Amino acid sequence: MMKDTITAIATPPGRGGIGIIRVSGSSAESISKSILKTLPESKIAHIGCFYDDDEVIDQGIALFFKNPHSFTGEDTLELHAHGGPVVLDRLLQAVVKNGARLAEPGEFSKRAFLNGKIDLAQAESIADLIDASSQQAAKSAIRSLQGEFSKRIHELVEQITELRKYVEASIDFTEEDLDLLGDGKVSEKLNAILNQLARVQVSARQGVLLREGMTVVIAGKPNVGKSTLLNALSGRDSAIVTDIPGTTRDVLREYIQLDGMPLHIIDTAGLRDSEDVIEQEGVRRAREEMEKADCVLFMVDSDDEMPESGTIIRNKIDLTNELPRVSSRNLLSPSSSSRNLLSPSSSSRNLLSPSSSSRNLRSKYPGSRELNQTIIYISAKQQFGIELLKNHLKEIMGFNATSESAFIARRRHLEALDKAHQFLVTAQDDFKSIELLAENLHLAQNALSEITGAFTSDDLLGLIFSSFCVGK
Ligand SMILES: Nc1nc2c(ncn2[C@@H]2O[C@H](COP(=O)(O)OP(=O)(O)O)[C@@H](O)[C@H]2O)c(=O)[nH]1
Ligand SMILES: [Mg+2]
Repeated sequence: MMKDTITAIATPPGRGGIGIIRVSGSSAESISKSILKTLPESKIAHIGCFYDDDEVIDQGIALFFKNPHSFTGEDTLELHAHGGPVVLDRLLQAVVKNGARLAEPGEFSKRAFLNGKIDLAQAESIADLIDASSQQAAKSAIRSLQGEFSKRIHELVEQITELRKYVEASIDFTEEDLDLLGDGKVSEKLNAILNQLARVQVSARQGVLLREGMTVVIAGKPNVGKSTLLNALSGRDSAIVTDIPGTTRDVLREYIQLDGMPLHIIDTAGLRDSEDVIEQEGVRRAREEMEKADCVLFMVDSDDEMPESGTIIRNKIDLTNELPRVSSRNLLSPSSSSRNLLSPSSSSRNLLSPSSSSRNLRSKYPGSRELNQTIIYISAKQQFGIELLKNHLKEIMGFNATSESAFIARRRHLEALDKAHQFLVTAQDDFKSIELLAENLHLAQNALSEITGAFTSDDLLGLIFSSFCVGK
């Protein structure tokens, strides 16, 4: 148990039927005796008055959890009072007066982690469950919380450990005793581990998409229909649409969901040279957003204006009586494909290829998205081809809404998985020396352990838990 005892209001601010104060640490017992005038039996609901000295502040339900059988692993007291800000404030003050201090954000979860009740990935999934913005994200978070993600990491770590033992044992033998590097077993085992790691990476990437979604910027010349598209995608009239070029001057943001994947759509000022200082600033901001985006939809309203590569929205097909369609061309291979409304996307994109442009991946393979040209023919005004566009967005992010294996994941998890992957690949390539092989396996193992927190710096822990809400 930590020396000091922490407390916080665990319910959100404002008024509600019930408000809960949590207390965790060695003084929870004595605090209970002051506030309740009794120590309830562990895990048995106690109904009674809450006191500040001898004055009754409120009446409600109290729960005491004797360590280690609590969320934090410490003695814990929960006071379920009435959910008014004044009542809860007074109760909190009474608890503090009796020896607790106010908890920092995420401190309860941090203690649960430090006391071995949950691992780091599970602790993170609690915050992600609370923050979930879709059913799918919540489902994935609860899967992570139940240890699904951690289990798969442990399995990998175990296999690497086993291989390490085998490899390290042979360091003590002479070459005649053991032809380790020649027997093919190590290579076979490494391949199996790499394959399993790849499957975890795929699931984790879905998890990151569910958590963070993607940012899409609509860019192009004035009057091509960018704001009309924003409105069509969001189903609201959030942007002003006129036929006057330069109507949109600021950056407008909308938030929608594609099968549970959050999508941040950004409408920008039309890209053109302007004398107007406000519009100039708008154009500067537009370019800034384009830099940061996962995907830029470059919009045109005539065939002459199309750029060579990237995702192009060819708008206003209603004026020429064309049908919505998607046309893709890989600039490296001359064959191009064109599909229409009736044949849904059949492209099976490899999630691990650079084109599945997670911001991470993309920064590693700059310019990778420049290798394709995709033109989506739509009418933003008539709402033709909007579904095609949505499907395309899911596809370029490698998002698979039906993936049941997804667990919630964070960017730092992807980075750790990537790192482990790198070390394993190096291990495979560096077959010359047993020592090097053993070292790379060790490093891969450490990278994976960062995910569950078995091998994590204090700084990182501080960073992770400080983003939690108070009382969690
Ligand atoms: N016919 C037709 N007109 C459109 C379409 N999309 C937008 N417009 C019109 O084009 C003009 C400019 O649209 P707006 O969305 O403000 O363009 P922005 O400057 O790129 O944001 C408006 O008069 C829209 O009604 C479309 O698909 N078909
Ligand atoms: Mg506009």
